[in-house]
Amino acid sequence: MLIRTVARCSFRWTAALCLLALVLAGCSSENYPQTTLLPRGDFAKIADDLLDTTVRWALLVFVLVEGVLLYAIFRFRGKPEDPEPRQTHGNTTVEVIWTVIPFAILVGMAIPASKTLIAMETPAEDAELTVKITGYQWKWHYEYVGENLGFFSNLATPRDAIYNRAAKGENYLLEVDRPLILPEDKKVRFLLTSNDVIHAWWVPDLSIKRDAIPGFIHEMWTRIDEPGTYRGQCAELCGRDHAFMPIVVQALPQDEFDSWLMAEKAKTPGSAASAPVAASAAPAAKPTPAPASTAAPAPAAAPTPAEPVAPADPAPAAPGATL
Ligand SMILES: [Cu+2]
Repeated sequence: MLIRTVARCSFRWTAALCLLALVLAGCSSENYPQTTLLPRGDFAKIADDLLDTTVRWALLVFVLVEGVLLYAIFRFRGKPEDPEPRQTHGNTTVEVIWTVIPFAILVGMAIPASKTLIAMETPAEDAELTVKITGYQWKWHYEYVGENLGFFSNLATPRDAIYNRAAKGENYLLEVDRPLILPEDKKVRFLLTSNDVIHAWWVPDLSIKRDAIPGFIHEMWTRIDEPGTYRGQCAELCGRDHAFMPIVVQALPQDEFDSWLMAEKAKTPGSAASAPVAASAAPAAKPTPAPASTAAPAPAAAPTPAEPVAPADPAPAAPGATL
């Protein structure tokens, strides 16, 4: 009997541990590189700090409430032969306590949340670089404002891989022909808009996710704290090839970024002649003229019904052969 009980308990523990291992395996950042839980840069960190604060409060409330509940269940559980307990209706002290404590907790959470929102929404007037991002069906255009440089960034995954005629690579559907190159540890301002329908520029590592709306400019900023490659995707259902407009951001040390910028500007003089957006562009939600693109390649032609649009602007890859 004892052996059977021990065997049953150990089976339950083993099953629980296996389940826990399975759940924790899903948290591996190696298998799921697009995560907001490993923030890169101060914009991402202030969002992550707010999440941590909120989760701590939620955990405290959970432990307190569940603790009192479990205590009450076990301490006051009745047996069939017990007499009916004394009935209580209303207790002013308890009711005041359970109103005041949640109110205090909500105020405690509202203060850091407001600070974070203000920090995220404050225009980055002190940015050292401004990049205008324009969404197209189905690619992104990046313009380095004031630098006379702009280019399209197209999906680089071969069509054969998409249609299972070739092996899928490590960064399947998350690779582009030309990534957005940014300097490390420099405040960068993004001006986000769209040329056709609503898209959303989303890079989880940077905690940046905002809609790109035709006729509007939304502003965001970041300061990436270490060189690396950060991948994202369009996060707004924008048409047939919505899944085929990934985002790749490559952060370089300042000297390498300067060299790259000089080389690109020398290679493509006048390539960023799209509609200019001044460094002091309108704040978010203020209507602005729809972004025209006079010199940049036109958006992809009407898609064929069978397969996704092939990259329309195959340009030389930027530094980083792994992209
Ligand atoms: Cu899109």
